[in-house]
Amino acid sequence: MRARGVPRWARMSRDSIRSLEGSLVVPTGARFGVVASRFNAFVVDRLLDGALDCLLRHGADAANVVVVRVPGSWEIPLTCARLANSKQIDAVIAVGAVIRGATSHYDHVAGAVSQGCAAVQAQSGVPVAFGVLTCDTVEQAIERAGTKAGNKGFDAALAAIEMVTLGKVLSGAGF
Ligand code: INI
Repeated sequence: MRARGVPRWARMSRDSIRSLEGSLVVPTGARFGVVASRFNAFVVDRLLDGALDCLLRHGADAANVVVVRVPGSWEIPLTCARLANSKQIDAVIAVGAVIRGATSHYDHVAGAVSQGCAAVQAQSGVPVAFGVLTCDTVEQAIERAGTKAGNKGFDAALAAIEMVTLGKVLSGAGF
């Protein structure tokens, strides 16, 4: 039975609900792998700069950061998997730029890199932050690589840090 018009959940206190989340402070010794493609390097290098800037500003030790360059975004997931399964890396950050051209090539590369990174994360249990741009134009890519729309490499590194700390919180809570 429920009181007229007031559902049971609305009458219960929320005080006992546990809320768990990570932080943006890099834990001592945390190890990060950054996988960066060379295709569209004029954009990707800015994303890589952003990712490294973020890691170091938030307390990562440069000695615990490894950057791996690959030819194009198509090659990113395989390399992320290698790092994620190595047991030497706490989070991977993928940076790349897929920019639409005259053919359907874009769709294949963009789909493969996004689905591939998601699969690596799910299968390995190691966070893979997605800093790969998928844009219709070069202008859109530049906007997201340190100009008008921020830097998606920086943003991805921030997500990686939070996921590493969240992992520790969840372990501490028994999950
Ligand atoms: N790779 C990219 O990272 N971005 C692109 O925009 C792109 N386009 O459009 O062709 C691209 N192609 C290369 C691809 O990632 C592979 O490196 C190549 O097919 C070899 O496997």
